[in-house]
Amino acid sequence: GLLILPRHLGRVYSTVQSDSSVHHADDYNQFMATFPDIVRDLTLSPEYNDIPDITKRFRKNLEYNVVDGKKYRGLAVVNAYRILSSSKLTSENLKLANILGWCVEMLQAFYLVHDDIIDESKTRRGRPSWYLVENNGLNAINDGVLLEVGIYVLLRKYFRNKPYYVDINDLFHDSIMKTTMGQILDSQISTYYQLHKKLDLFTMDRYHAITKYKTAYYTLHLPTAIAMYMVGISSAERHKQAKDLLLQIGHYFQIQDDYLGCFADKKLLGKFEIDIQEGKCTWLIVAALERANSSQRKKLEECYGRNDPDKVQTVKNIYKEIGLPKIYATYEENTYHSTVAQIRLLPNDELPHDVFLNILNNLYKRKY
Ligand code: DMA
Ligand code: MG
Ligand code: MG
Ligand code: MG
Repeated sequence: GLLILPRHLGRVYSTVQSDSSVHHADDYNQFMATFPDIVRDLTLSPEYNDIPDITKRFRKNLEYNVVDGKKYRGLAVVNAYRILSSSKLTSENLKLANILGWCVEMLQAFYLVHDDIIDESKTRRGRPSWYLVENNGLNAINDGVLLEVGIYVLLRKYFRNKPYYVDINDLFHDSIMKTTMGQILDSQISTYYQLHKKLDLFTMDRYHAITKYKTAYYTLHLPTAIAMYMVGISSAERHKQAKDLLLQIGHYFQIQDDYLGCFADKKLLGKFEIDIQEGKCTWLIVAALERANSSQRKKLEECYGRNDPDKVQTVKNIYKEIGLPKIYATYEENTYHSTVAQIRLLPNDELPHDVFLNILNNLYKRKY
């Protein structure tokens, strides 16, 4: 099928054939058209008309942090819902899927606002990180919390009486628990490195745990599981099959994030990654250590996790010497094909392959 990614129309990939038409340009437009409703629901409630400055700030927060991303996760809810509901699709339910898509985007926005503070990142989506806007500073922590609790306001407003309300509530709580644990795992390992300057914690096993918790649950599992609950899939076996596969795709997603953070065009990426300076446990450092000779390892130990442009360059040079770009390309190719093969093993009547193929095709060979 041909796939058109929403943000940069015109970027067309030829990918593995899927049966339903892959992407509805209308989905993107409808998703965007739902956003003003979200802002209105959260900021124009009469309950808060005695604190207009705060609701005004909340609006600015939503407009700055929620709307401008790639929207992979939000659109994944809509896409999965469209395919899973098939002939039972109604415009009313599609609207509800859009609202849940924005809830996932709010969860993501909340994490990014905090993540940039924790990671000391200065840019996001081509603009200053929210904590660096005007006088925000650490007040951004509260703005992030509002983005999180806003999710529950929307869930109550639209889903209170739905049979899947409890499941979806639990799912959001669970995703936040997992993601926060992942963020702590991520920080803890780089803090250990910064303190001891020893590379021994940077193993593939540990890296796998980081990606599973900090990324895969909320980025891959959450959107599809929401759609499954919406259409009434309750089989624990089906949920487990979907989850296992999605967590695996999530691992691939974070490897891409790490790789692009170092090697992508910064303009396209919209953020300036400082994983090397911060001593992060990325796929690049782990893959490099698995292949480094003793002199390369020694240089990595001397240069990794330092805020010094020459040392950062030395690390990047070693990555290239070791051939990481080629290793990454091979990894991506193999992962893509083996994941497609695994998708084909799912029971297509209950877990339609297109749900998963569309997600995978959206990520394959992404450049930002
Ligand atoms: C991504 O971590 C995970 C979350 C929960 C934001 P990251 O620091 O690698 O993300 P980014 O590269 O976008 O800062
Ligand atoms: Mg970060
Ligand atoms: Mg981070
Ligand atoms: Mg990153």
